[in-house]
Amino acid sequence: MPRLILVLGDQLTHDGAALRTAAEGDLIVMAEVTDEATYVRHHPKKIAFLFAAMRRFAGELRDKGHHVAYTRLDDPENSHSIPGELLRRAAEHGAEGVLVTEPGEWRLIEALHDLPLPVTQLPDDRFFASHAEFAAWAEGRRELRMEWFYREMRRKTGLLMNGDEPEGGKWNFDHDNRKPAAPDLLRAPPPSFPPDALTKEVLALVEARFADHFGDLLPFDYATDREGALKAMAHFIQHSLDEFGPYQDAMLTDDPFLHHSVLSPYINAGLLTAFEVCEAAAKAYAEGKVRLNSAEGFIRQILGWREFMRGIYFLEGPDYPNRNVLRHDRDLPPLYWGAPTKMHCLSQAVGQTQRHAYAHHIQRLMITGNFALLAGCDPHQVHEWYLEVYIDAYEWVEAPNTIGMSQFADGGLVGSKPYVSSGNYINKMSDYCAGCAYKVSAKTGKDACPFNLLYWDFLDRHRDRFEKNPRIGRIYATWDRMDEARRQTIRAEAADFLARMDADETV
Ligand code: FAD
Ligand code: DLZ
Ligand code: SF4
Repeated sequence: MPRLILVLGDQLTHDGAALRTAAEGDLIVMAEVTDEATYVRHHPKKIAFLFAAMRRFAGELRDKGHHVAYTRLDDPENSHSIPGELLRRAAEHGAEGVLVTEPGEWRLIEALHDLPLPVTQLPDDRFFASHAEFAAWAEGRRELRMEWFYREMRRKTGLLMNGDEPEGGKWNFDHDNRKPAAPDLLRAPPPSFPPDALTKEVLALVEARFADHFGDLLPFDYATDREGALKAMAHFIQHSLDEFGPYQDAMLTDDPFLHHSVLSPYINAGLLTAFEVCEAAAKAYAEGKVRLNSAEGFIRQILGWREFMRGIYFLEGPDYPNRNVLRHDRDLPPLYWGAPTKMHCLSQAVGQTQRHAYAHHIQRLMITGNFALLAGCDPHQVHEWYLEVYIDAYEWVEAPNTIGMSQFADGGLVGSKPYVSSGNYINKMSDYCAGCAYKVSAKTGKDACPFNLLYWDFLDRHRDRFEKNPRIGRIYATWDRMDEARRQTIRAEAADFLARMDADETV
């Protein structure tokens, strides 16, 4: 009796754990299903990217001689869920069981577990650390910090190592980074991959079915196969990696990408492996093509942050996305879905998210994330928003970034302090404030930058929790030095701003 081998939309790697074992007679199952596209209302570009990439991947598998049962979204027999499609294919082919590489989300792991068929879930070995390795590293530690885990991963992989010593004598070169960007900074945008006939067919399908989801489907210019993803990687290494480090925290009006790689959609869907991307960056450094602070900074994002986030997600369990230690409960305002706002930084970050299903890290953390945290938005709504709108978003990586790093809803498991700032930081790292209806220099009054008001209001509301935090506690001395009348004005103006925002006024 044949086995079914399930390949999910973010498992498009030819030597993935389950696919590697495919034998004569096995049937590979792939399915475009409404349940996956709508359990949160994914950005139309993300759905189109995955469906086009899945169709091409299925074609490649057939070319290699595999039997593939591929369900298109508009197949009249489509049951529209992954478990439903497995049951249908099992009945059709008399299959005795299912083999799958473990999905990246508890929801699907559990759904497969509950299937009335024998299902084997194999560890996903596209990562540097297994669940067991991360758990062993975390065991007994008072605090889990990315930096220590990252050093372990450097030692384990030998990436940027000289024997036991880090290349250049230091593990981390961030003090050479964090430069703001000038608007005339020269940079090469990521390559564009105009849609061919297959992608156009998918675009028409997505347009017909998901036009009511937030986000622009067109223009569509992401790569949808490994060949394109490899070109995107080579382009980044050649044109942008060298400047990646210095400018990784910079933000510029109408420049959605700066020197960022825009490789996360491809790595997360399986078209590129984290190993090969890190190796390509290390090789470019070894050949003298890029500076060390850029190569190290880039590798740290993947070998350090990406792995650390995955470790936390699987260590903490299915309940993690529901954490809310700050008890925030404000609804995410309509400006997150493109309603007009006078805050230029937010209109830039949300606008490019709408157009490209992409924003770079500092926009996600210090613009949309920072504002939601300062405003006291419900972290679960914030989590669902990030999962919906970004082309690279899957819960294993999105939830620790949002619930943990960005919203401090896990109480400091991922980050040792809340990532909050006033307008000052945004002004230092971007050119947004110059084009804003608010004045970043105004701390109170009708023109005051809302980040300035909300920053102090947030710290004031959560004084009990943060006053003793060694990384942020000292800021209360500044608050205490203000006279009481000024503190009252800030509280009142912040409350007024939030009330107007809650009443759907354009703020
Ligand atoms: P680059 O800046 O070029 O970085 C290189 C690579 O490093 C990325 O491709 C990515 O694979 C990795 N990386 C960098 N930072 C992180 C990080 N914090 N966590 C994990 N990997 C990282 N990343 C996702 O892949 N999926 C998500 O759903 C996601 N949600 C996020 C939500 C919030 C609130 C925040 C603050 C960050 C989130 N990130 C997420 C992390 C980061 O913003 C993106 O990985 C990055 O912006 C992707 O763009 P890039 O490929 O141009 O990255
Ligand atoms: C994100 C996504 C979407 C939009 N659609 C599908 C799909 O139709 N079929 C599929 O196999 N996978 C899809 N995915 C990716 C899954 O949601 C992803 O595998 C899980 O969330 C686990 O990471
Ligand atoms: Fe954003 Fe404030 Fe600057 Fe306007 S002034 S762009 S709201 S930080």
